[in-house]
Amino acid sequence: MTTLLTGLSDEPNRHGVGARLTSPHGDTKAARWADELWSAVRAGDEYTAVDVVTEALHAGLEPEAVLLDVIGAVQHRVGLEWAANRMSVAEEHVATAINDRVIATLSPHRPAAGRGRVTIACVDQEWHSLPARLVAETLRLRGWEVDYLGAQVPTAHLIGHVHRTAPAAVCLSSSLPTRLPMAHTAITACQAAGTPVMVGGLAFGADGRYARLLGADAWAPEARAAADELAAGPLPQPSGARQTTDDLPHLADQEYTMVAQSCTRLVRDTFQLLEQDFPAMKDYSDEQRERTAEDLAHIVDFLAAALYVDSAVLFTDFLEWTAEVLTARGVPARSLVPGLDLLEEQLRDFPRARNLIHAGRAALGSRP
Ligand code: B12
Repeated sequence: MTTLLTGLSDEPNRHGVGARLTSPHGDTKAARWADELWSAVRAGDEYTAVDVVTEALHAGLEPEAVLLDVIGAVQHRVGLEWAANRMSVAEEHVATAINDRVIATLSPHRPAAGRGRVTIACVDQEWHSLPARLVAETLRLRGWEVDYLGAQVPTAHLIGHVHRTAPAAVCLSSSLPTRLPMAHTAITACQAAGTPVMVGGLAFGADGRYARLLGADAWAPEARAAADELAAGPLPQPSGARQTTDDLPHLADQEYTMVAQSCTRLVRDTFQLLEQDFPAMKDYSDEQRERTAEDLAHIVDFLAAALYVDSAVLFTDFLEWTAEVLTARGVPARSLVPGLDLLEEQLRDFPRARNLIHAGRAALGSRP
């Protein structure tokens, strides 16, 4: 086997597969400015990027369209270019940082009457702050007083903030499905503090299925819909504290807890077993070994998240995405199978985990 893993280890590819081409609301007027902003961002030219956004506003494009159909669309394209491996991780960081900064050009005025105060934050360990920022700025433009807490906000700090500011709602963002257990903790904690929660971001599924499952009070697929939902009236008041297993009775089998607690050991043992079975791994460089372990950790993390929400699709989507990444790099998708087999061996006493692994292998199917 060449690798599970070298093919998985390239971040640019990892990011882009499945990225959308344009903002779903992009219109033709905005498209021209999006192209110009893209050129500036691609060149790492922050000054021109600010000029483009300023000119778009002067030309009469609505600030919300500038935010979502120009800046948001360019950010989607960043993902696409990563997919095609035409952008390095460093170039992505530059592009994202420029997009983050040009958002400040929109500088909305303080809301006159004020619709009320809301908090928006990424769940613990979630670094994808830009999607949350786009939602935050949209709500600001629509007249909300917004406390934007940014990336990876530990739940205890979020709750402290909620107690201090008494927002009408907490908006929680998460892009990675592996953060769903954290999101659940944050949702139930905010609700226990009497504050309704709206969630969004790629982690919750294209149809919001995990938002419903985790008991969120509302979900929206993108920023405009989020603003419309909040404008439609106050979210229902949460009905009171509940236990994790009230939402997810399947967790009573303890499989998620056991797998989540033994992630480090599972990754270490699987790595050692792979080394025994595939002596070629002995010649891996330190970096390759590090990446291999990282990639195994991703597989185990996604398995744990799939156990948490009891969704085979969550795990199979991840493996199919990984297979695409491998294939794009000329690495056979089948090279994932030995790692899955070894994991299954170690999880032989966990029927739900074994079923997920079976589904994963089936999803890889007849891929070469
Ligand atoms: C930039 C980026 C990063 C940056 C983030 C920087 C930042 N400050 O945000 C960095 C480098 C940190 C990063 C890291 C990683 N990333 Co990344 N990243 C991206 C990328 C290219 C763009 C994200 C973005 O800004 N999108 C633009 C916005 C507009 O899109 P959006 O998410 O759809 O947001 C809208 C809606 O979701 C909704 N919404 C969002 N939040 C909320 C909240 C509420 C309340 C509501 C109602 C609505 C709502 O409204 C938004 C605006 O309309 C995406 C690719 C992509 N297609 O998005 C990958 C992507 C999200 N990353 C991915 C991965 C795998 C990772 C890493 C695991 C990679 C690694 N090697 O470790 C790490 C994990 C980091 C972590 N622990 O969180 C994957 C996730 C795959 C998955 N779902 O399983 C993606 C999808 C790429 C891919 N296609 O594979 N990443």
